[in-house]
Amino acid sequence: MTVHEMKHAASDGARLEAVGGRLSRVDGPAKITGAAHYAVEQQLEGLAHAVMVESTVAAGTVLSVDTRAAETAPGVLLVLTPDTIIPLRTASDWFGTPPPDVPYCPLARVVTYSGQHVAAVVAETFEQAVAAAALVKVTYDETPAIVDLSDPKAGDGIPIEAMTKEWGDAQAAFAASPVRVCAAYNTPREFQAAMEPHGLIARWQGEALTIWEPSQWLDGMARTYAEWFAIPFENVRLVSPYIGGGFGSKALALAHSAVAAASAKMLGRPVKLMLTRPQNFTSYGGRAATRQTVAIGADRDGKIQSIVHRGVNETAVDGMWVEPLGSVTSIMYATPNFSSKQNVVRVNTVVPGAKRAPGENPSAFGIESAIDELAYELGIDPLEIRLRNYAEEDPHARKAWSTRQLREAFAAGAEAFGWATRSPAPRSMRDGHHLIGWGVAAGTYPVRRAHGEAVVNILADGSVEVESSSIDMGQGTYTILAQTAAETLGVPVEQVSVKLGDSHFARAGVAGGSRLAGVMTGAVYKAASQALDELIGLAIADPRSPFHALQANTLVVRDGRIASPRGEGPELSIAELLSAVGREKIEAKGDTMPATTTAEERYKNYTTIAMSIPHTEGDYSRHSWCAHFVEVRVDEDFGTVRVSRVVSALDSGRLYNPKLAESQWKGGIIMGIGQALLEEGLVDRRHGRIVNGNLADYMIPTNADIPDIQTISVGIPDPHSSVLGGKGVGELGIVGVAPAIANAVFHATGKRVRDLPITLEKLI
Ligand code: MCN
Ligand code: MOS
Repeated sequence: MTVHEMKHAASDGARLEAVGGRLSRVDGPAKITGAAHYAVEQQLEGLAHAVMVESTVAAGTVLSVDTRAAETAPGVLLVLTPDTIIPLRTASDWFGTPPPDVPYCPLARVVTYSGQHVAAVVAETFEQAVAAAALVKVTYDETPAIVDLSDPKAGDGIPIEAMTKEWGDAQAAFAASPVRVCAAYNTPREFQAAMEPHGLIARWQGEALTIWEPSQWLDGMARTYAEWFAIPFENVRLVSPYIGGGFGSKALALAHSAVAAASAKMLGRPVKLMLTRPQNFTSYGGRAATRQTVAIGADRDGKIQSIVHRGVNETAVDGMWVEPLGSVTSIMYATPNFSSKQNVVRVNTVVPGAKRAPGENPSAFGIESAIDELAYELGIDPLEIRLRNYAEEDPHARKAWSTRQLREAFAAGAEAFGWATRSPAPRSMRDGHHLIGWGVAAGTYPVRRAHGEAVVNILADGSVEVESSSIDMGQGTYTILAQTAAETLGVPVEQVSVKLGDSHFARAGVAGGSRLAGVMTGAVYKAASQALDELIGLAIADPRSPFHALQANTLVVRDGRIASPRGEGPELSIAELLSAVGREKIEAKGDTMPATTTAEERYKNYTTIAMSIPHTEGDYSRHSWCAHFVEVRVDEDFGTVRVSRVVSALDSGRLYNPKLAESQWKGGIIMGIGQALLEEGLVDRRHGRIVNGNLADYMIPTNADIPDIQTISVGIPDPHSSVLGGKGVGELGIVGVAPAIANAVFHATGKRVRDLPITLEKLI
């Protein structure tokens, strides 16, 4: 189908190419034909290849690195150890905290986890580098490692006071409640497992550094490189037009990135470094393993009186990651008494990191399992108990919701799923040897906001260019920005080209926390509106314009043609007008910042997350919401669980492109199915090492694991959340899927699994 035909096929009213239309991805053809080049596919003259050497122990000190054999191996150009790599400067963290003035070495002398980079080899070819890396001999003074949360050496950890949320007297109210449930819920280490592994090409030209690297945050990473090498921010150019998935793992420049850039500088040649799949499991942390206790006290009608929540997540021995486990617990249900506290426990792992909905995801597993347990305890339908405890306002921030279509989500999801025909008792539904279970759970994700900027150029031929250093890792940024510019300017979408993924374009903040679409549609709308004003201003004011004589005070642009609103008088294409008035181009840079913003604040806004706007700022609390209805079939003899049906109703406010939003939601739901049934980073207890760090043993869902998924949008435009009324989409879908499945498994089998993943040995 051509875009034109699809316009007419669009069923839900909005024009395909306008905001809200179901336009297919504009970057699709380039990806399908191979025209889209990913970072390490760049062909550069004189490219050298780097390979990392990792620690084989989880804790200890490097005693010696014997590089002699590697240095004399064929093709070897450099062998890097802490002694031979050029010194770098420590960079600030992602909050922009000024760094201590101490050197940074990306290769470890003190080992804090298995798989940590301790040396690197650079050679003429990749094969030579691999062969030589195997010849590097490292000896260690090994010390006992803290393997994971269950290690007796791990202890209770460090309280994170900032995570404490309390109101009322939760302990006393729990003790006094006539009905009580209390249980512990655990999630294992999970990994992002993006298709495209981490890797980069670094090239120096004098004091200027160009990096081709998949990135969720070009400007933040450019800042890090600039600080490492003590060069101006402008000297770093990051290029990342296409990204094979990130899921949170590609927002930061990592130790291996520093090694590639340092070796390129040392050699005076471009260097390519691509991590192996196993190295992807240890070079950036996956989701931290978590443990939570959730206690709910309720009256006999199922009205919650108290929630007491305690959480723990793993962090590294020498790095801090807090996975906010009380984030959903504290807002999903109305309760007069509440207490949530969280500790982190240091273990010998790479610092855990962001994976799709960090915090909200495991938090929902706890509270959405616990409320299900309460429902069975009381003999109340699991959907009904959620409605009885519906939070009419944010119970923690005590503010009105900007919009909360969760009741609508429950209703629409239940209707489409057929929830009313569910037979309540566990093990009461079956099909032959399959026990059938139906489960429900809710999810939410905050609307994270920031300011953004974009450049919109109208060119002499009437085409439009949008430029931003933001990125598209598969979410659909190219497409929704093309739609935003096309609609705002009144030009066909085919005439708009969106350029992303170059840090020399207009600055952009992180594509994380599901904020990019809201931020960037707002910025492009702003810039395009300015460009349109200028275009119409020219058409009215320039004596050479055929519209000048009309003395109109406004004109409209439709399908790329300018005319008076009532269609009288001349009609010109944009190209004809620009040519008539002798203009080559109209350039507009728009941003959503207050006029008082200083240059320093602007820089901070894009290169750190210090300027993010709290989701509870002002009068409202802003979140996306969803309800998942899941059917599972559990083989009674083998304990195997298959998800056979999913219906999810979601509130992400106004959708910029429902086709892409549905695809995002489904992607999240699929990841949630993987989390519920398959994903688990297994740690070897003797060596403290991830043993299934590869895609054969670390299981993620395949097509055969995924049933038909129906998504229903119940959102309404939310003017408090973004310029165009949308809320976050990217992470919402995963939140609540795992508890919905665990709840369905309980309904099927009568067995409550509180430890993810739900594998067959936990059922038989
Ligand atoms: N969208 C929409 N209407 C809205 C909001 C969004 O139609 N109101 C659609 C748009 O197509 C937009 C997409 O949803 O491009 C995601 O928008 P948003 O929720 O703002 O999320 P971001 O653009 O900030 O993307 C990041 C988010 C995160 S944090 C993770 S993790 C994640 C995710 O997106 N990683 C992904 N989705 C991913 N999808 C792919 N294919 N690969 C990843 O690595
Ligand atoms: Mo997403 S985990 O915030 O990149």
